[in-house]
Amino acid sequence: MKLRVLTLATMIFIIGCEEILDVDATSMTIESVTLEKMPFKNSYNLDWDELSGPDIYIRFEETSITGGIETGINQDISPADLPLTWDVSFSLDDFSNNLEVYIYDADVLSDDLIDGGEFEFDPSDTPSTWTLDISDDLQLTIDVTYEF
Ligand SMILES: [Ca+2]
Repeated sequence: MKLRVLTLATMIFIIGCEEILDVDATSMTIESVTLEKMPFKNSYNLDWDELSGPDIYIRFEETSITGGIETGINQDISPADLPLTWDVSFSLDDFSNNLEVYIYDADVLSDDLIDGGEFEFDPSDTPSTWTLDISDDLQLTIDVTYEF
């Protein structure tokens, strides 16, 4: 019984210290991405695909780091399909780098880049969801976890 009380007291002490020290995150991992809204017409006011809906996938990169990851392709999406969520696992391991996000329509010959953006994160600010506004009509949310 005494040991249990001590353990609980130790835990409260440790939790208290973390709050006082306000520990910064060392990395952020994107667990899922949700396409909240996107433009269904391109800059020429045409559909992305002539005969069906666009085939959407999302790419993540970290600035200064070669490579990145892509979600699977969600084919023939329509406005009624939004919001659309993909599970993903992508880590931003250095907060001095930015997160780059690109939204594509997959095509047979070359994929169309719909739009993209670059986002900076503060390691002391660690919510579980971020909203990424790429343009007025293109918005993503990402669910994330952190390591400290
Ligand atoms: Ca397409």
